[in-house]
Amino acid sequence: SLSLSLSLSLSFIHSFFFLSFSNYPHTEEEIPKFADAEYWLGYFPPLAMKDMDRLGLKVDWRRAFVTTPVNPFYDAFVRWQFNHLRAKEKIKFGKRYTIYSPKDGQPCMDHDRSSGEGVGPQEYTLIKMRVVEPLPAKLQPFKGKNIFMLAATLRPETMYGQTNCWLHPDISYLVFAASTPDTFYITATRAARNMSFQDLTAANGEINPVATIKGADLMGTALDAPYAHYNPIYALPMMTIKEDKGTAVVTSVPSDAPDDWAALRDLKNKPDLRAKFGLKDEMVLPFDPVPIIEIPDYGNLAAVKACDEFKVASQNDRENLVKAKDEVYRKGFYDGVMFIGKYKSVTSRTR
Ligand code: A2H
Repeated sequence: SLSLSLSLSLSFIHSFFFLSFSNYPHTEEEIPKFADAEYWLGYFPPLAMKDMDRLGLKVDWRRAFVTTPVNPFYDAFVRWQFNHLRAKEKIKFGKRYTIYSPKDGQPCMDHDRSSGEGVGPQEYTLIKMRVVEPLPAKLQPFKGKNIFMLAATLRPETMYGQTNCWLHPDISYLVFAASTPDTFYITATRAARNMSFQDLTAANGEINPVATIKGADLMGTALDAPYAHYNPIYALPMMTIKEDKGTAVVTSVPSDAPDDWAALRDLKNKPDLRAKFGLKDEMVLPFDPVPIIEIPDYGNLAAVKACDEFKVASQNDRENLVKAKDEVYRKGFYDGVMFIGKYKSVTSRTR
Protein backbone atom coordinates (compact mmCIF):
# COMPACT_ATOMS: atom_id res chain seq x y z
CA SER A 1 0.00 0.00 0.00
CA LEU A 2 2.94 2.29 0.51
CA SER A 3 3.86 2.19 -3.15
CA LEU A 4 0.26 2.86 -4.08
CA SER A 5 0.14 5.98 -2.02
CA LEU A 6 3.44 7.12 -3.45
CA SER A 7 2.39 7.05 -7.03
CA LEU A 8 -0.72 8.94 -7.93
CA SER A 9 0.52 8.79 -11.46
CA LEU A 10 -1.43 8.72 -14.69
CA SER A 11 -1.56 4.94 -15.03
CA PHE A 12 -2.64 4.60 -11.43
CA ILE A 13 -5.60 6.90 -11.85
CA HIS A 14 -6.40 5.23 -15.13
CA SER A 15 -6.92 1.83 -13.57
CA PHE A 16 -9.50 3.21 -11.18
CA PHE A 17 -11.59 5.06 -13.72
CA PHE A 18 -14.14 2.28 -13.83
CA LEU A 19 -14.80 2.23 -10.16
CA SER A 20 -15.21 5.98 -10.04
CA PHE A 21 -17.60 6.00 -12.93
CA SER A 22 -19.83 3.33 -11.53
CA ASN A 23 -20.13 4.81 -8.09
CA TYR A 24 -20.40 8.55 -8.55
CA PRO A 25 -22.78 10.63 -10.58
CA HIS A 26 -20.98 12.59 -13.32
CA THR A 27 -22.83 15.53 -14.79
CA GLU A 28 -22.78 16.95 -18.30
CA GLU A 29 -21.71 20.35 -16.96
CA GLU A 30 -18.54 18.80 -15.65
CA ILE A 31 -17.28 17.73 -19.08
CA PRO A 32 -16.17 21.12 -20.54
CA LYS A 33 -13.99 21.70 -17.47
CA PHE A 34 -11.74 18.87 -18.68
CA ALA A 35 -10.66 21.13 -21.54
CA ASP A 36 -8.23 22.45 -18.95
CA ALA A 37 -5.66 19.66 -19.01
CA GLU A 38 -5.03 19.99 -15.28
CA TYR A 39 -8.63 19.78 -14.16
CA TRP A 40 -8.65 16.01 -13.84
CA LEU A 41 -5.73 16.13 -11.41
CA GLY A 42 -8.09 17.54 -8.81
CA TYR A 43 -11.11 15.60 -9.97
CA PHE A 44 -10.20 11.92 -10.11
CA PRO A 45 -7.74 11.38 -7.25
CA PRO A 46 -10.31 12.03 -4.47
CA LEU A 47 -12.75 9.67 -6.18
CA ALA A 48 -10.08 7.00 -6.59
CA MET A 49 -9.06 7.40 -2.95
CA LYS A 50 -12.63 7.04 -1.83
CA ASP A 51 -13.05 3.89 -3.90
CA MET A 52 -9.91 2.35 -2.50
CA ASP A 53 -10.99 3.12 1.03
CA ARG A 54 -14.33 1.47 0.29
CA LEU A 55 -12.49 -1.55 -1.10
CA GLY A 56 -10.83 -1.83 2.27
CA LEU A 57 -7.32 -0.84 1.25
CA LYS A 58 -5.33 0.51 4.17
CA VAL A 59 -3.54 3.46 2.60
CA ASP A 60 -1.72 6.25 4.40
CA TRP A 61 -3.08 9.09 2.24
CA ARG A 62 -0.89 11.63 4.06
CA ARG A 63 1.88 10.36 1.79
CA ALA A 64 -0.03 10.92 -1.46
CA PHE A 65 1.25 13.46 -3.93
CA VAL A 66 0.91 14.33 -7.61
CA THR A 67 3.76 13.34 -9.89
CA THR A 68 3.52 16.04 -12.57
CA PRO A 69 4.93 19.59 -12.85
CA VAL A 70 1.87 20.95 -10.98
CA ASN A 71 3.73 19.72 -7.92
CA PRO A 72 6.88 21.89 -7.89
CA PHE A 73 8.58 19.78 -5.21
CA TYR A 74 8.21 16.56 -7.11
CA ASP A 75 9.16 18.35 -10.34
CA ALA A 76 12.39 19.63 -8.76
CA PHE A 77 13.20 16.13 -7.55
CA VAL A 78 12.80 14.65 -11.04
CA ARG A 79 14.86 17.46 -12.57
CA TRP A 80 17.64 16.81 -10.07
CA GLN A 81 17.55 13.11 -10.84
CA PHE A 82 17.64 13.60 -14.62
CA ASN A 83 20.44 16.16 -14.44
CA HIS A 84 22.55 13.70 -12.48
CA LEU A 85 21.81 10.81 -14.81
CA ARG A 86 22.65 13.01 -17.77
CA ALA A 87 25.93 14.20 -16.23
CA LYS A 88 26.88 10.54 -15.78
CA GLU A 89 25.92 9.86 -19.41
CA LYS A 90 23.36 7.30 -18.32
CA ILE A 91 20.66 9.00 -20.38
CA LYS A 92 20.72 11.10 -23.52
CA PHE A 93 18.32 13.15 -25.59
CA GLY A 94 17.65 12.04 -29.14
CA LYS A 95 15.31 10.52 -31.67
CA ARG A 96 13.74 7.10 -31.60
CA TYR A 97 11.14 5.37 -33.74
CA THR A 98 7.62 5.98 -32.52
CA ILE A 99 4.11 6.66 -33.76
CA TYR A 100 4.20 10.41 -34.22
CA SER A 101 1.52 13.02 -34.70
CA PRO A 102 2.67 15.76 -37.11
CA LYS A 103 -0.38 17.78 -36.10
CA ASP A 104 0.67 17.94 -32.45
CA GLY A 105 4.40 17.72 -33.08
CA GLN A 106 4.81 14.90 -30.61
CA PRO A 107 4.60 11.13 -30.21
CA CYS A 108 1.08 9.76 -30.06
CA MET A 109 0.89 6.82 -27.69
CA ASP A 110 -1.65 4.02 -27.78
CA HIS A 111 -4.29 5.50 -25.50
CA ASP A 112 -4.08 8.93 -27.11
CA ARG A 113 -5.35 7.59 -30.44
CA SER A 114 -8.93 7.66 -31.63
CA SER A 115 -8.04 4.71 -33.86
CA GLY A 116 -5.01 2.48 -34.41
CA GLU A 117 -4.49 1.24 -30.87
CA GLY A 118 -1.83 -1.45 -30.81
CA VAL A 119 -0.08 -0.13 -33.92
CA GLY A 120 3.68 0.08 -33.48
CA PRO A 121 6.56 1.23 -35.69
CA GLN A 122 7.83 -1.34 -38.18
CA GLU A 123 11.47 -1.00 -39.02
CA TYR A 124 12.42 -1.80 -42.62
CA THR A 125 15.73 -1.74 -44.40
CA LEU A 126 15.57 0.49 -47.47
CA ILE A 127 17.42 -0.80 -50.50
CA LYS A 128 18.66 2.00 -52.75
CA MET A 129 18.21 0.71 -56.30
CA ARG A 130 19.96 3.13 -58.61
CA VAL A 131 18.14 3.99 -61.83
CA VAL A 132 20.56 3.50 -64.73
CA GLU A 133 20.49 4.16 -68.49
CA PRO A 134 18.47 3.86 -70.62
CA LEU A 135 15.94 5.97 -68.67
CA PRO A 136 12.25 5.51 -69.43
CA ALA A 137 10.52 8.56 -70.99
CA LYS A 138 9.06 9.78 -67.70
CA LEU A 139 12.47 9.78 -65.99
CA GLN A 140 14.32 11.65 -68.76
CA PRO A 141 14.32 14.90 -66.74
CA PHE A 142 16.53 13.14 -64.17
CA LYS A 143 19.29 12.27 -66.62
CA GLY A 144 22.68 12.74 -64.91
CA LYS A 145 21.15 12.93 -61.40
CA ASN A 146 21.32 10.34 -58.66
CA ILE A 147 17.91 8.76 -58.68
CA PHE A 148 16.90 5.66 -56.71
CA MET A 149 13.89 3.45 -56.23
CA LEU A 150 13.73 2.66 -52.51
CA ALA A 151 12.57 -0.88 -51.75
CA ALA A 152 11.52 -1.76 -48.18
CA THR A 153 12.56 -5.20 -46.98
CA LEU A 154 12.52 -7.23 -43.76
CA ARG A 155 15.17 -9.59 -45.13
CA PRO A 156 18.24 -7.52 -46.07
CA GLU A 157 20.45 -10.62 -45.81
CA THR A 158 18.77 -12.01 -48.94
CA MET A 159 19.81 -9.15 -51.25
CA TYR A 160 22.36 -11.38 -52.99
CA GLY A 161 19.37 -13.11 -54.55
CA GLN A 162 17.68 -10.08 -56.14
CA THR A 163 16.48 -10.68 -59.68
CA ASN A 164 14.22 -7.63 -60.26
CA CYS A 165 12.22 -4.91 -58.57
CA TRP A 166 8.43 -4.93 -58.17
CA LEU A 167 6.12 -1.96 -58.70
CA HIS A 168 2.34 -1.88 -58.88
CA PRO A 169 1.24 -0.58 -62.30
CA ASP A 170 -1.70 1.42 -60.88
CA ILE A 171 0.06 3.07 -57.93
CA SER A 172 1.23 6.67 -58.40
CA TYR A 173 4.84 6.92 -57.28
CA LEU A 174 6.37 10.13 -56.07
CA VAL A 175 9.80 11.36 -57.14
CA PHE A 176 11.09 13.65 -54.38
CA ALA A 177 14.33 15.37 -53.46
CA ALA A 178 16.56 13.59 -50.93
CA SER A 179 18.47 15.35 -48.15
CA THR A 180 21.67 14.92 -50.20
CA PRO A 181 22.08 17.25 -53.20
CA ASP A 182 21.17 16.16 -56.74
CA THR A 183 19.61 13.01 -55.35
CA PHE A 184 16.02 11.83 -55.81
CA TYR A 185 14.00 8.97 -54.38
CA ILE A 186 11.02 7.11 -55.81
CA THR A 187 8.44 5.71 -53.34
CA ALA A 188 4.70 5.80 -52.64
CA THR A 189 3.60 9.23 -51.38
CA ARG A 190 2.74 7.94 -47.92
CA ALA A 191 6.24 6.50 -47.49
CA ALA A 192 7.80 9.80 -48.62
CA ARG A 193 5.86 11.57 -45.91
CA ASN A 194 7.07 9.14 -43.25
CA MET A 195 10.65 9.50 -44.47
CA SER A 196 10.45 13.28 -44.26
CA PHE A 197 10.28 12.84 -40.47
CA GLN A 198 13.35 10.61 -40.47
CA ASP A 199 15.98 12.95 -41.91
CA LEU A 200 15.67 11.60 -45.44
CA THR A 201 14.53 14.96 -46.84
CA ALA A 202 16.15 18.39 -46.40
CA ALA A 203 13.60 19.81 -43.93
CA ASN A 204 11.83 17.87 -41.19
CA GLY A 205 8.26 16.98 -42.22
CA GLU A 206 8.61 18.60 -45.63
CA ILE A 207 8.64 16.77 -48.94
CA ASN A 208 9.96 18.44 -52.07
CA PRO A 209 7.95 16.59 -54.75
CA VAL A 210 9.35 16.73 -58.25
CA ALA A 211 7.14 14.35 -60.21
CA THR A 212 4.34 11.84 -59.87
CA ILE A 213 4.61 8.80 -62.12
CA LYS A 214 2.27 5.82 -62.51
CA GLY A 215 3.92 2.46 -61.88
CA ALA A 216 2.94 1.40 -65.40
CA ASP A 217 5.18 4.16 -66.80
CA LEU A 218 8.17 2.90 -64.82
CA MET A 219 8.00 -0.73 -65.99
CA GLY A 220 11.26 -1.92 -67.54
CA THR A 221 13.37 0.71 -65.78
CA ALA A 222 16.94 -0.61 -65.45
CA LEU A 223 18.34 -0.64 -61.91
CA ASP A 224 21.65 -1.24 -60.21
CA ALA A 225 20.75 -2.94 -56.90
CA PRO A 226 23.26 -3.37 -54.06
CA TYR A 227 24.71 -6.92 -53.70
CA ALA A 228 22.53 -8.23 -56.53
CA HIS A 229 23.90 -11.11 -58.55
CA TYR A 230 22.53 -9.58 -61.77
CA ASN A 231 23.27 -6.07 -63.06
CA PRO A 232 21.18 -4.38 -64.20
CA ILE A 233 17.87 -5.73 -62.98
CA TYR A 234 14.50 -4.38 -64.13
CA ALA A 235 11.33 -2.94 -62.62
CA LEU A 236 8.48 -5.37 -63.26
CA PRO A 237 4.76 -5.47 -62.35
CA MET A 238 3.39 -7.20 -59.24
CA MET A 239 -0.37 -7.03 -58.67
CA THR A 240 -0.37 -7.80 -54.95
CA ILE A 241 1.70 -4.79 -53.84
CA LYS A 242 -0.04 -2.76 -51.16
CA GLU A 243 0.16 1.01 -51.41
CA ASP A 244 0.21 1.49 -47.63
CA LYS A 245 3.00 -0.90 -46.76
CA GLY A 246 6.69 -0.05 -46.78
CA THR A 247 7.43 2.09 -49.83
CA ALA A 248 5.26 0.16 -52.34
CA VAL A 249 8.55 -0.62 -54.05
CA VAL A 250 9.52 -4.25 -53.37
CA THR A 251 12.77 -5.95 -54.18
CA SER A 252 12.36 -9.44 -55.57
CA VAL A 253 14.15 -12.48 -54.17
CA PRO A 254 12.41 -15.44 -55.86
CA SER A 255 14.72 -18.01 -54.24
CA ASP A 256 13.31 -17.28 -50.78
CA ALA A 257 10.05 -15.33 -51.14
CA PRO A 258 7.14 -17.33 -52.64
CA ASP A 259 5.30 -14.10 -53.59
CA ASP A 260 8.32 -13.08 -55.65
CA TRP A 261 8.71 -16.45 -57.37
CA ALA A 262 5.00 -16.69 -58.19
CA ALA A 263 5.00 -13.22 -59.77
CA LEU A 264 8.24 -13.76 -61.69
CA ARG A 265 7.02 -17.15 -62.93
CA ASP A 266 3.80 -15.49 -64.18
CA LEU A 267 5.86 -13.08 -66.29
CA LYS A 268 8.19 -15.79 -67.55
CA ASN A 269 5.29 -18.07 -68.59
CA LYS A 270 3.00 -15.44 -70.08
CA PRO A 271 4.29 -13.52 -73.12
CA ASP A 272 0.97 -11.61 -73.18
CA LEU A 273 1.60 -10.31 -69.68
CA ARG A 274 5.05 -9.09 -70.68
CA ALA A 275 3.62 -7.46 -73.78
CA LYS A 276 0.86 -5.76 -71.78
CA PHE A 277 3.48 -3.85 -69.80
CA GLY A 278 5.83 -3.27 -72.75
CA LEU A 279 8.52 -5.53 -71.30
CA LYS A 280 11.21 -7.02 -73.51
CA ASP A 281 12.01 -10.71 -73.08
CA GLU A 282 15.55 -9.89 -71.98
CA MET A 283 14.17 -8.02 -68.96
CA VAL A 284 12.53 -11.20 -67.66
CA LEU A 285 13.67 -14.47 -69.21
CA PRO A 286 17.38 -14.50 -68.25
CA PHE A 287 16.60 -13.87 -64.58
CA ASP A 288 16.48 -17.15 -62.69
CA PRO A 289 16.33 -17.45 -58.90
CA VAL A 290 19.77 -17.34 -57.29
CA PRO A 291 20.54 -19.90 -54.55
CA ILE A 292 21.66 -18.11 -51.37
CA ILE A 293 20.24 -20.08 -48.41
CA GLU A 294 20.46 -23.84 -47.93
CA ILE A 295 17.71 -25.51 -45.93
CA PRO A 296 18.45 -29.13 -44.97
CA ASP A 297 16.01 -31.52 -46.70
CA TYR A 298 14.53 -28.60 -48.62
CA GLY A 299 17.27 -27.41 -50.91
CA ASN A 300 18.57 -24.00 -51.84
CA LEU A 301 15.60 -22.60 -53.74
CA ALA A 302 13.04 -22.91 -50.97
CA ALA A 303 10.41 -20.60 -52.49
CA VAL A 304 10.47 -22.43 -55.83
CA LYS A 305 10.10 -25.79 -54.10
CA ALA A 306 7.28 -24.57 -51.84
CA CYS A 307 5.34 -23.06 -54.76
CA ASP A 308 5.49 -26.47 -56.48
CA GLU A 309 4.67 -28.40 -53.33
CA PHE A 310 1.62 -26.29 -52.47
CA LYS A 311 0.56 -25.96 -56.14
CA VAL A 312 0.61 -22.17 -56.18
CA ALA A 313 -1.15 -21.35 -59.46
CA SER A 314 -0.19 -17.67 -59.81
CA GLN A 315 0.71 -14.58 -57.81
CA ASN A 316 -3.02 -14.18 -57.04
CA ASP A 317 -3.39 -17.68 -55.52
CA ARG A 318 -3.52 -16.24 -52.04
CA GLU A 319 -4.62 -19.39 -50.23
CA ASN A 320 -1.76 -21.59 -51.41
CA LEU A 321 0.76 -18.76 -51.17
CA VAL A 322 -0.01 -18.44 -47.46
CA LYS A 323 0.82 -22.12 -46.98
CA ALA A 324 3.98 -21.88 -49.05
CA LYS A 325 5.14 -18.79 -47.14
CA ASP A 326 4.48 -20.36 -43.73
CA GLU A 327 6.62 -23.31 -44.69
CA VAL A 328 9.48 -21.39 -46.30
CA TYR A 329 9.79 -18.71 -43.61
CA ARG A 330 9.58 -21.20 -40.73
CA LYS A 331 12.06 -23.67 -42.22
CA GLY A 332 14.36 -20.90 -43.43
CA PHE A 333 14.37 -19.13 -40.08
CA TYR A 334 15.18 -22.19 -37.97
CA ASP A 335 17.32 -24.31 -40.26
CA GLY A 336 18.43 -22.08 -43.14
CA VAL A 337 22.16 -21.55 -43.61
CA MET A 338 23.45 -18.74 -45.79
CA PHE A 339 26.23 -19.76 -48.12
CA ILE A 340 27.14 -16.36 -49.54
CA GLY A 341 28.40 -13.04 -48.24
CA LYS A 342 29.15 -11.64 -44.82
CA TYR A 343 26.76 -14.00 -43.05
CA LYS A 344 28.05 -17.16 -44.70
CA SER A 345 27.41 -20.20 -42.46
CA VAL A 346 25.25 -18.18 -40.06
CA THR A 347 21.93 -19.71 -38.98
CA SER A 348 19.33 -18.40 -36.57
CA ARG A 349 20.69 -20.98 -34.13
CA THR A 350 24.25 -19.62 -34.22
CA ARG A 351 23.27 -15.91 -34.44
B1 A2H B 1 10.50 -8.95 -48.09
P1 A2H B 1 5.35 -7.07 -43.71
CL1 A2H B 1 13.41 -12.90 -49.40
N1 A2H B 1 3.32 -4.84 -50.72
O1 A2H B 1 11.75 -8.61 -48.77
C1 A2H B 1 3.56 -6.18 -50.65
N2 A2H B 1 4.69 -6.70 -50.12
C2 A2H B 1 5.60 -5.84 -49.64
C3 A2H B 1 5.42 -4.45 -49.67
C4 A2H B 1 4.21 -3.96 -50.24
N3 A2H B 1 3.95 -2.64 -50.31
N4 A2H B 1 6.49 -3.85 -49.12
C5 A2H B 1 7.33 -4.83 -48.75
N5 A2H B 1 6.82 -6.05 -49.07
C6 A2H B 1 7.39 -7.38 -48.87
C7 A2H B 1 12.43 -9.81 -49.29
C8 A2H B 1 11.75 -10.92 -48.55
C9 A2H B 1 10.64 -10.44 -47.83
C10 A2H B 1 12.10 -12.27 -48.47
C11 A2H B 1 11.37 -13.13 -47.69
C12 A2H B 1 10.27 -12.64 -46.98
C13 A2H B 1 9.90 -11.30 -47.04
C14 A2H B 1 12.34 -9.94 -50.78
N6 A2H B 1 11.04 -9.67 -51.31
O2 A2H B 1 8.85 -10.80 -46.35
O3 A2H B 1 3.93 -7.19 -44.12
C15 A2H B 1 8.89 -7.38 -48.71
O4 A2H B 1 9.42 -8.65 -49.02
C16 A2H B 1 8.11 -11.68 -45.53
C17 A2H B 1 7.14 -10.96 -44.66
O5 A2H B 1 5.77 -5.68 -43.36
C18 A2H B 1 9.15 -7.22 -47.21
O6 A2H B 1 10.27 -8.05 -46.93
O7 A2H B 1 5.68 -8.12 -42.70
C19 A2H B 1 7.86 -7.75 -46.60
O8 A2H B 1 6.88 -7.88 -47.65
C20 A2H B 1 7.28 -6.86 -45.51
O9 A2H B 1 6.14 -7.52 -45.02
